[in-house]
Amino acid sequence: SNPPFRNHRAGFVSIIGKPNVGKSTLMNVLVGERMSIITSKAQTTRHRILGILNGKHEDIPFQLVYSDTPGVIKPAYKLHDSMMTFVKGSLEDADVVLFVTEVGEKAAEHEVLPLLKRTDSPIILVLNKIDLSSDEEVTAKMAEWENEIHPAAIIPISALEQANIATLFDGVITRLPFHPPYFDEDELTDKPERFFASEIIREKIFLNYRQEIPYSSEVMITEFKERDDMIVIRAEILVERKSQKGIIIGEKGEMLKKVGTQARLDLEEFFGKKVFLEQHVKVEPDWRSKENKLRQLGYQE
Ligand code: GDP
Ligand code: K
Ligand code: MG
Repeated sequence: SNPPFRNHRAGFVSIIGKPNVGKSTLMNVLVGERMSIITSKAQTTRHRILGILNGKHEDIPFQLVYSDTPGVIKPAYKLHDSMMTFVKGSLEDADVVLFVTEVGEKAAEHEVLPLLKRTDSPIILVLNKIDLSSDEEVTAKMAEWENEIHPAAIIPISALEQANIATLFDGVITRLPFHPPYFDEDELTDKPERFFASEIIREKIFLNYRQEIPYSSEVMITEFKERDDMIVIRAEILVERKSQKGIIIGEKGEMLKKVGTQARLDLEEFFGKKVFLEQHVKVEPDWRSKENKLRQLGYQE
């Protein structure tokens, strides 16, 4: 019989935690310039993919797919059902959950606890910002979390000062299952701007509409022009049916305007520049094939 597959590791790592605990800083440290971004073709609906890292660890190649869990910025009890299902699904699909917290946060009644307690995936608790606390405080905080959720590991770090990052990285990689890569390296691109722009707009669609709408729509960035003082982004939101177009636009265009404003603010924060965002909603029963066509023409990265 065949020996067990042991020559490649691959898995999804979900990063979760309250705003400002240092998730983005940590991502940059963990992935840095080695990050590759995948094309929108490879997006999954449950995961907002932040980056993919291909590498080698102790002679075994790996592919690590970092994903964000949209919606956890709101306290769990305020999420409506569809969003909760989405967040829960994302954690359940994760091979490793990186729960980022900072020393100043209390374990008891932490807003993310209900989500953490529902997942069967191994949780690595990342205790960040240890540069701001004494060793005693860090030790006490680790004990507090140990009692609250019994994570697979608790790793104290400073993302800012890059302290103990190697231990964390090791903890993540060794927990990835043996699995072939999920994404073909040929699909990876080094031009992530359009990808991020479409992901940000997609996220707002997920947050603002229910049921099948997010799954029946696709965002195409048909224009991305960076000028000195602003970025002009033209996005097409493709839906499969006319009724869905009506829902996306909303009464007197209100819903689309809301999506556009939320997306623009995030885009401006992300790119650090003023953004002019133009959105069009189009009924394309066949958007999946149009997506391929646009890619062939070079419009879509
Ligand atoms: P996010 O909202 O969870 O993505 O958090 P950010 O990565 O944006 O970080 C929020 C703030 O915390 C920023 O000002 C970071 O510079 C700061 N920060 C992140 N990690 C550390 C750390 O290890 N130590 C300290 N002192 N500050 C940190
Ligand atoms: K932030
Ligand atoms: Mg962030």
